[in-house]
Amino acid sequence: MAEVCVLGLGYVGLPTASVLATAGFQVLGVDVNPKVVEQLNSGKTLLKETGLATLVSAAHKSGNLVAAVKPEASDTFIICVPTPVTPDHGVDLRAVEAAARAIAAVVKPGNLVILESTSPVGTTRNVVGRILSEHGLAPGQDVHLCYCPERVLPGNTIAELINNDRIIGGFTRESAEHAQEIYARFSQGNVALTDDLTAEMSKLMENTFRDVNIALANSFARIAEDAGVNVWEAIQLANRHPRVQILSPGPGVGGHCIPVDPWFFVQAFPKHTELLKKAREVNDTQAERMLDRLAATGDLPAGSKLALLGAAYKANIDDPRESPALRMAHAATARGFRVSVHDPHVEPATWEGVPIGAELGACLKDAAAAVLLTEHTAYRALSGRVFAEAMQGRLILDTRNWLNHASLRLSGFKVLVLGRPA
Ligand code: SAJ
Repeated sequence: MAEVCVLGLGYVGLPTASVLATAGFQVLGVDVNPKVVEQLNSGKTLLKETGLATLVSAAHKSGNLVAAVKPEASDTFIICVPTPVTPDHGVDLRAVEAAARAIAAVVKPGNLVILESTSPVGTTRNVVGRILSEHGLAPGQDVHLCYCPERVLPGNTIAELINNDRIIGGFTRESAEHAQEIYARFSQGNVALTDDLTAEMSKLMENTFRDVNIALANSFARIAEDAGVNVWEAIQLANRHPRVQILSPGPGVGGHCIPVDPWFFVQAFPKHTELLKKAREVNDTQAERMLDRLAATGDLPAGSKLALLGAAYKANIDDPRESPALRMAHAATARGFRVSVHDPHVEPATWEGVPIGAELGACLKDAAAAVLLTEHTAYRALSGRVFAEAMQGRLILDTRNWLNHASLRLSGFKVLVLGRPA
């Protein structure tokens, strides 16, 4: 019998299940996708994350980790399934509900159920707890129930899983103390115990804080462009103040967390979230603004080709989902431009209707303009010659202040930089 059953073997659940297995727990990993289960049962993963393949292989070899499509009896259940937002910014909790129903059939009195998925305040007790109650298991009486948010940074997941501080929100104090014993077996960070509602709220606050602060940086970039100031230098100088830490402006906010989580607040508390909504709007309109800026040069003929560099949502990772590049590709296509997207890390394929390639020359070929969207290390040293040899036009927009501008100018390019006057 498993000691811990982890539901959802994605970017959070798989590393969590593997770390628990290597810490000596008997772990059952559950995923609704049979391919994921098959992969894990042969010690492999298709997810790309630093150190994950080695960790999964070690967990498999330890004999402590097996996978299945359905949960079985276990002492502890950890739910790590996705909680996306719908196109109209509603919250989609179907995966959490399905996971809770699946475990309700096998949970026994005295077991511990933990929700890790980022969720609206109240989900642990009102969704997971309610489903358990419907099966005759009252949270706090028959079963322990907790909310323990994952807080790992994609690209550095394994190190952060082990080293980050952990918040454990118990429906009761006893539930929290019970969960603490599990996390203490692998976590080297400090553990703070609280209740489930507070833990849910603080997780949403973390990502909302980042979104609003990125919107602030983007607003400063807009002001700087009009004021004739280089925002990058101004931010660096402002950040010398001991109590100021302004983030970096950019082409918008991607990923599955920061652009999503503020909506959990907005949906539930519309009266108190004007600032959050405005921040979302600022970050989401960066792509259109950049196209306006390119068009204003007069160097972008109708129907010409735009080369977009960097499809991943942030530097040096392989994940393009909900990235500023895809948003910009759709916006540019809607304006009648042809678009080609390159990324050195992303698997060449069509993502959200946008083909992404790994050949830089092919992406730049005959383009009227190029836009740098992700600050991948591989782009840092590109010389103006690389662009000039392939492109037809001589227009570059750098949204991350990342490229070698002197070299580009030497090759005859007009270089626009986000947050810097023309
Ligand atoms: N970005 C900027 N300017 C900045 C920093 C980031 O434009 O100064 C952009 C990035 O380019 C990217 C987006 O924001 O498009 C998000 O990237 P990120 O590195 O800030 O965050 P994520 O989404 O990879 O991970 C976040 C993390 N949350 C916080 O740092 C508060 C992580 O710890 C969470 O576990 C994760 O969300 C999650 O799963 O919630």
